Amino acid sequence: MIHSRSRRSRVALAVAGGGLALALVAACGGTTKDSAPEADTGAGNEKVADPNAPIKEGLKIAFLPKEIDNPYENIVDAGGIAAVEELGGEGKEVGPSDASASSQVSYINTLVQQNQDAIVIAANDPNAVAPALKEAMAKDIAVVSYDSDAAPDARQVFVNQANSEDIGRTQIKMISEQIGGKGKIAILSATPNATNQNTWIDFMKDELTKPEYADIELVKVAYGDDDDQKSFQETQALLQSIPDLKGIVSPTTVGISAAARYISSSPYKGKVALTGLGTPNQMRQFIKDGTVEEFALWDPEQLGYLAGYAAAALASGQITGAEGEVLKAGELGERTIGKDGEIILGPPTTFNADNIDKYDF
Ligand code: RAM
Repeated sequence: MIHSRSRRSRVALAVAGGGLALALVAACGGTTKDSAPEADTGAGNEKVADPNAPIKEGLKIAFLPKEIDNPYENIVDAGGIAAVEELGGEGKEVGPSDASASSQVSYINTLVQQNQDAIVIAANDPNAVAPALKEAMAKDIAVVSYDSDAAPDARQVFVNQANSEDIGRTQIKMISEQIGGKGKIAILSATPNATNQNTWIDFMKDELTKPEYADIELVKVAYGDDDDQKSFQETQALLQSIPDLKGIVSPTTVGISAAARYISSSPYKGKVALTGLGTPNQMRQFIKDGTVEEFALWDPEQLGYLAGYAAAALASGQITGAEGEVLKAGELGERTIGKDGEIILGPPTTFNADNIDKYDF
């Protein structure tokens, strides 16, 4: 893992409209725009990638997270803005205070009006944001999804944190080990339409069909909407309504940290296992106090950094998003674009008492 705190961007808090907008703004040059159109297999006048094309000067690239108050997404976006700055462009983070797709659509429309060179989005719903994103692409704005994919025809590339199948299956392996391979489990997810969580949950369900998990029963999927309070309350409701619950899997940093907080000061501590995806800094105290044994994640800053490079490469014509193209991603090296425009950061890391102090994010 690369830990480069120097890549952190300057953060300016600004209250915009009704919601809190976290704006990270860098010094900028002029803006040029000539981004590549959507990858296309049909004949026509679509652009061909030029791997040697220089990164355009003064690119304006906006990061639109699921929600602006999500600490995980803020780290991702800081990494993205650092990448844009490294490339001489101007990056910013804007987004809604709730993880809703309709709120994201208004932000997309504003970014189109602002004539950004690229929009990098963690979609709250793959389809609800698609028309607005297609409109952006029609105006020659590069569109990258990261963390949570948009419909594939509404973006050029999807920068995925890790292989989605691995992420899903790993979480079932972890909970199974922690409950001794037997008992009822529940999932505490983010929002019901979140592309990433739903993909992972599908792989979790598939993993559970394997014979080694025959004694584990998934009894409920609850939604905390990536809202700390709601996630806390949903945890309490799960534990009270399912008295013989043995474990909770929460594939969201907001969910797992709220669930850990609830469990740590409840009689369920040490009796009900909790695992999923969390940041080491949010989970450290719950590993230390024994509430959580092990969980997983990738380096969020690197995810944003990769997405920033992908956006700049698209906006400069270095890539178009077609399978087999190679993205040059600064200090992360190169990544080859896979099927459906997917670019993968790398395998997730698991964190436990033995290694958590080595990580600071
Ligand atoms: C939450 C969000 C995000 C997800 C992480 C693991 O912060 O739901 O989309 O990738 O958790």
